[in-house]
Amino acid sequence: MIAIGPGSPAQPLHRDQWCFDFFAFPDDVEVELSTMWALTDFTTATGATRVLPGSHRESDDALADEHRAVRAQMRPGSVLLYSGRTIHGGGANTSDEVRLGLNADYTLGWLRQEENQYLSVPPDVARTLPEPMRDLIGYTLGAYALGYVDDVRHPRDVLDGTTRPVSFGN
Ligand SMILES: O=C(O)CCC(=O)C(=O)O
Ligand SMILES: [Fe+2]
Repeated sequence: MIAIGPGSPAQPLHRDQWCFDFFAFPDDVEVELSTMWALTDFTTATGATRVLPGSHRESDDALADEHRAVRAQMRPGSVLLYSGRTIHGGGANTSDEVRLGLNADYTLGWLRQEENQYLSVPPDVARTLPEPMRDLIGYTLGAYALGYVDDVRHPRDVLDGTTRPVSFGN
């Protein structure tokens, strides 16, 4: 959840995939899809996300092109989709309302998650979630032998206390 309060300045323009700054992905490879769900009105005044269209195919020189930014103006319930390479940033809030957005980013299963879901959503909480949601937040295998627990147990079995045979490939 991202709350931009009245008077907050604009967030610097950036690419979300910069969180993986130890590795330069090939320019034509997308590893992340980001979503920003509006929970309140996203307007220029409240700080609607600024996006540089087409910047996923451009060099970092485009970071200087603030003038090209368009605003993701949205009513509550709308969603903005943008790739991890797309240059964007939260807007300044010049209104007297809080701008609230739900920001969920989806990455390839073999990348470490930006937010540590195993601490944010510990097993006792994860156990209460539907299986597709648990898988989505990382309580699954990211590849045939990536993310297992102790003696090659599947994370789902650890949560459920079951012992299904590990089927590699999920
Ligand atoms: O709040 C926003 O509009 C954008 C936030 C964002 O891009 C981020 O935190 O990575
Ligand atoms: Fe971002």
